Amino acid sequence: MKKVATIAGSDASGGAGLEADLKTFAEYGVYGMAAVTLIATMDSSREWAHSVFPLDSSVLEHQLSTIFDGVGPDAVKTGMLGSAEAVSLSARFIRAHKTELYVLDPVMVCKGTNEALDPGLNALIAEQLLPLSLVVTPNLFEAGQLAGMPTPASLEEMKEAARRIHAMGAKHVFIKGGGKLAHATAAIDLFYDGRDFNQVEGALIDTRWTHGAGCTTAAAITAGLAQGLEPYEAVSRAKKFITLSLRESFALNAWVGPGNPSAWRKPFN
Ligand code: PXL
Repeated sequence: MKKVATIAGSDASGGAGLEADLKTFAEYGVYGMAAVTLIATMDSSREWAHSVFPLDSSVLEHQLSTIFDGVGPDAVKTGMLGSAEAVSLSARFIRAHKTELYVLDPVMVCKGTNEALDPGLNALIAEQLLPLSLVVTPNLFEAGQLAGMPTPASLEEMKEAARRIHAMGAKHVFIKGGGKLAHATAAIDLFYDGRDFNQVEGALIDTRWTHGAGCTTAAAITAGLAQGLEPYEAVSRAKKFITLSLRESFALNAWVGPGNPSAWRKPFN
């Protein structure tokens, strides 16, 4: 069984973060491990306002040692890191263990929260983790931030961001969220390997319950890579996985709702 690790925050509501990653890993049939960087909680008496509780970096270091020195993951994903220490510790372990199948999900802010954007931390992620990544999976906002340009608003701007991010050291760039472009009639994501652009298309699903969709997509790519898929194949399969998941998305309460990561098990899929 392939062994896959996520280095990410815990989302106490279960829809995003390492909870989404582990559910996705289980659906793919890989063995999941998690190093927790922080714990995110949500307050139902304050319109689902998020609080973030970082863990001490020595706790993260012990978890990374358990996973990397003690087990040896076939593939690794990073999600919400939350601190400079978490970025540099992740980079240190990925480098020391020569982890080739590494997916960087450059989580910058949670959707629907007022959590502050931290440009210093994002610069550190770009400098230390981007060059180690086999695939980086920014959404439109994150792609703009990484590339040093406004949030892409057209396919051409997505291509420009992908070129810039590739030049910064990522081997493959997968920009998610093309369904958010003006007049989109399909959810068109963009894959770039440094030579060719490929549009990865799925049905545009009209739902506000998309909590954890980014985490789930990156986790699915990581699991697919561990199972031997080439990056483009892993991205294409992940796109199918998230599309089916979002087709069965549901509300947890008035504020938040995730997809259903088990949706693709159904025989009619
Ligand atoms: O969806 C981004 C995200 C990632 N990681 C954690 C989160 C969230 C959003 O809520 O809580 C831990």
